[in-house]
Amino acid sequence: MSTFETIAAKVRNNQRISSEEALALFESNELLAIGELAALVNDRKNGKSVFFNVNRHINPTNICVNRCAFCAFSRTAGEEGAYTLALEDICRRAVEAEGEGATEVHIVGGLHPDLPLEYYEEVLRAIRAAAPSLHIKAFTAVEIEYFSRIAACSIERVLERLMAAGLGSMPGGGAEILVEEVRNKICPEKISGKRWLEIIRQAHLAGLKTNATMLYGHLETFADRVAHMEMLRCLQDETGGFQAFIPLAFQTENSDLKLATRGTSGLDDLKTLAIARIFLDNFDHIKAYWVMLGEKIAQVSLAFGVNDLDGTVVEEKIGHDAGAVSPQSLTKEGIITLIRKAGKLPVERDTLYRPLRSF
Ligand code: V47
Ligand code: SF4
Repeated sequence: MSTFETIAAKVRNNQRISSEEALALFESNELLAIGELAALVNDRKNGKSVFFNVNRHINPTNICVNRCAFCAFSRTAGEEGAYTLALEDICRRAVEAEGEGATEVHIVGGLHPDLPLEYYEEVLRAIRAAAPSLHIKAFTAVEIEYFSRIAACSIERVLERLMAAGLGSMPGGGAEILVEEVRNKICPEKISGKRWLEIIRQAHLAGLKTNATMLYGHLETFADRVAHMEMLRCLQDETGGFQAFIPLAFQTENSDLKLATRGTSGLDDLKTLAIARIFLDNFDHIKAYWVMLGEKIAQVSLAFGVNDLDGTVVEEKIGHDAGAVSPQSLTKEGIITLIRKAGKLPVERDTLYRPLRSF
């Protein structure tokens, strides 16, 4: 049997594939055959349903002490374009979102040199008071770790305080590539991959669900992508706290990552999503983030194992500052049409993947 046939037989028999086998898939040109296997895995888990949610992204500040080489969003305090939203602006956005039918706000920002942990507690409390029906998904593991340093308290305590103030779950950002050698080149100031996993473990133990992302299309090799996913698969075996895996296609403009002008191709995007669906057998959801992929690749990905589309978004900064050509937001109707035209059943979900209604 060829390597591909061996892998295909395993997948058909519901067996886990190894890192070596995932690497062989990355190195193969059998995009359609890989996609078909991924579609089979997804079909078993989710049938024809494709989830989406109605959400709004809010980035309270772009001022960040880390200045990762790939990030076109961040600024140093005082630099042109640096901003910090007033609490009232954050609340106004949340109230607007609630009024427009959103069920979630997604809040992430830079590591601000001066704002204390109390500020973030206040943001959560203010949103909870102003827009009580919204689930607040906020703060990456990188932010949580930063808060623990500036407030000089344990990760456990930071999570406890933020949860008491209204934190409902955490997004999957800051994972980038967890392999240290790559991480040291693309974001040397950021917490290590090991530390990222440790913070997420603690979040899961505290009862928070999180996502996991992977930034790809820069300096990393296929082997790095597989190693990244292997670390996530291991942690998921232990905690079960991950909801979705979200590969983030690198947007190349305005970033200092000079070596990394390659970005991703449509083929690479689809292959990566499909292999993630096959390899991460303990993740329920593979999410296509249309902001980075573009709407068309995101739609095609629904035939390559993806079962979740994020989201209405409304005001996206991180990808667009880096040259993303996708729109700032999609309407709910736009997402429903996109899913329907792919022959799937659109299901609006809440943040914790409870179905709200299907269309
Ligand atoms: O951590 C930064 C990435 C992430 C670029 O959990 C870039 O539901 C591409 O994590 N090109 C933040 N990506 C966004 C994020 C996210 C998005 C949507 C949903 C969820 C979720 C999480 O954006 C950062 C970083 O990995 N990023 N710069 C860039 N130039
Ligand atoms: Fe700061 Fe996050 Fe951008 Fe890195 S990716 S510079 S931590 S905002």
